[in-house]
Amino acid sequence: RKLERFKCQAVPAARVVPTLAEDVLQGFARRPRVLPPKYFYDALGSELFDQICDTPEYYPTRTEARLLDQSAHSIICQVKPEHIIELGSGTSRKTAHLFEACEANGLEPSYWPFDVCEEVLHAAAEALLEAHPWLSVQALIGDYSAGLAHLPQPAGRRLFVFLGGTIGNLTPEESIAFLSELRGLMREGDAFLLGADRTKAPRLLQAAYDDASGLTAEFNRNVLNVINRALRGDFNPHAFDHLALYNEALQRIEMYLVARHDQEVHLMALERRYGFLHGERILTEISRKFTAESLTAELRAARLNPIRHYQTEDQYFSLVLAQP
Ligand code: AVJ
Repeated sequence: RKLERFKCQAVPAARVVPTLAEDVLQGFARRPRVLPPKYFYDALGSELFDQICDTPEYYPTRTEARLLDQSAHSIICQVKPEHIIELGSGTSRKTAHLFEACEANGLEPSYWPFDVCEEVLHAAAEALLEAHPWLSVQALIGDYSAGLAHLPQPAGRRLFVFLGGTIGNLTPEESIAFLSELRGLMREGDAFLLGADRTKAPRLLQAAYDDASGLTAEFNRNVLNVINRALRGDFNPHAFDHLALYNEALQRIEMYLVARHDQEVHLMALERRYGFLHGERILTEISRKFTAESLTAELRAARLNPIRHYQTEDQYFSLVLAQP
């Protein structure tokens, strides 16, 4: 019976996205060299990210989960969704709060989790289907960064969800383009729930991205293993230090890998060698932090109207509900 409530389909890319090889060629031609953060998430990287979420320093996941638990009832009662569509759903652990609120209010929306990883989608659906006998799951396999044009468009009121503060991985320009594209799919009555991390004392931010157990450092270095595998490279991850800095002017955490000594790296699949000087940095991730004002301004720039702002008492994290 559980299987009857589970369907899975691929969402074709709406536009051509650069391959890993193209991203490396382009990113390594820049100074500092850069790598897109999406390559962190191979099987090991996803596992490491899960472990980071349980460190005492990394507050976003547990703060957002608590906030969602507190505000789910209010969100669900305002939107009364017939479909919940989640971009980058991962384990769907936090989204579970929304289904509990639906159940308590006699609503039975279907769930459309959208993620790159089919195995993760299966595992997430399994748990949700077990917990909610009324739920049907329409899993969507694909990359939301490749566009949303081919996302299935179920009839009825939809709640789009983008959690975790992942919006912060995008530059303001990329973010507004992404939010605008989402806005373009939305109809009257639809809503969008966005999770975003807030600005706070730099030492708290830096600790969150440089935990004492070294998990974030390992997560950061793992991107070099991903490149080695994909491009037959000989990066030695241990020849790079993990560095997390809060850039106050740009209100963002910057994660770097810093060469511990002069070295040359061979990427055989690209037929290229890259020299790194002692202390040279690769920018592997930005994670923007928002004020209440900068967050609503970004939504408005994408023609989305914030209708409710939920935040924790400590103002560590925000959930904003917006409408077209
Ligand atoms: C999953 C993108 C929200 O930016 O906080 C965690 C990724 N990087 N620790 C974030 C991450 C380092 C995370 N996001």
